[in-house]
Amino acid sequence: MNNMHKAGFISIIGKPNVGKSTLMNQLVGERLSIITSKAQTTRHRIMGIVNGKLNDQEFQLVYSDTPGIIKPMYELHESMMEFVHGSLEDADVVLFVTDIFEKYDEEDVIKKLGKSDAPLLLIINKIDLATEEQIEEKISHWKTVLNPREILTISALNGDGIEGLFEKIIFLLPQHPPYFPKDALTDKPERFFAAEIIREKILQNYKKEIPYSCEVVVTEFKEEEDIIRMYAEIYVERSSQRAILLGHKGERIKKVGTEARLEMEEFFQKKVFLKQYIKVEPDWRLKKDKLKKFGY
Ligand code: GDP
Ligand code: MG
Ligand code: K
Repeated sequence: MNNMHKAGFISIIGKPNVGKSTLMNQLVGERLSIITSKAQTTRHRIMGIVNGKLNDQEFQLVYSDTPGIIKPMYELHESMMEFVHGSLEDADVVLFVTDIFEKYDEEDVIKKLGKSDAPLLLIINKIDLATEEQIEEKISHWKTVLNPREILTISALNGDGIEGLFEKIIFLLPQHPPYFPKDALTDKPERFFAAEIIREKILQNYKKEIPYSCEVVVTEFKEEEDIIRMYAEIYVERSSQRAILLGHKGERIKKVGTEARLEMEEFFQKKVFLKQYIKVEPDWRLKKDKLKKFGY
């Protein structure tokens, strides 16, 4: 039993200003071995990853605001297949954040939430601003319109109810190996996100065969005062794939590089210099030691 591991994607949704970011900070903030992406706006996909242990239960929580886009890295094939479909169905737990004042009359949203496969926790935030009666009223309101798995009342601002919510999330997580390498992430989160961005651009720019047979490793990541200098190696299995990746006079890979760089600059909020190298590594997928080198 001890070596069982829980892992899953937690999707945080809700209207602007209900306290999603504040809640995220509470859920991620005090717990160790965590990463949050540098730019913490809701545009970004992964808001935070928490690795930890609760009563002998090891876990990895992946908080995200648009689940299913960044693919888990362990077991390449499965991850590709499993995480293509977006939306609510990809989350293992959905936190629907509302606040105490909110009048939620978007019926379509409610309907959609009602259909979510994942357990839905309805969070009523900002209870520090409300009376007992107001809180009770809100709870019964939500029971009538949505009847979620559970309703939790919290104050993300002062931390009320956060511990209970955290434990609830872990309880609901499925048994699953970690999606993201624990060490690599805590070590070099920026590299990891940079490599993911390049991978995504490759996925968008080439037909199936290429993206599935290549791997991206950011080998150098030097952050200077006003620029980040990055070197990335893109591994393919055959030289024919290298030729496709390159394109005529290297135009195609150059396009990937430009698109990746622009997104990185937005992500890191800094100018980025990116140099990409394509390397042929036959059957890299089969080679465990190679995978290790890649940080899996
Ligand atoms: P988001 O847009 O959903 O990410 O909301 P934010 O986390 O940015 O919070 C919006 C505003 O609500 C900020 O001014 C927060 O300080 C405030 N806020 C968030 N949680 C609470 C809470 O529990 N109590 C109170 N009083 N204010 C809160
Ligand atoms: Mg926010
Ligand atoms: K699911």
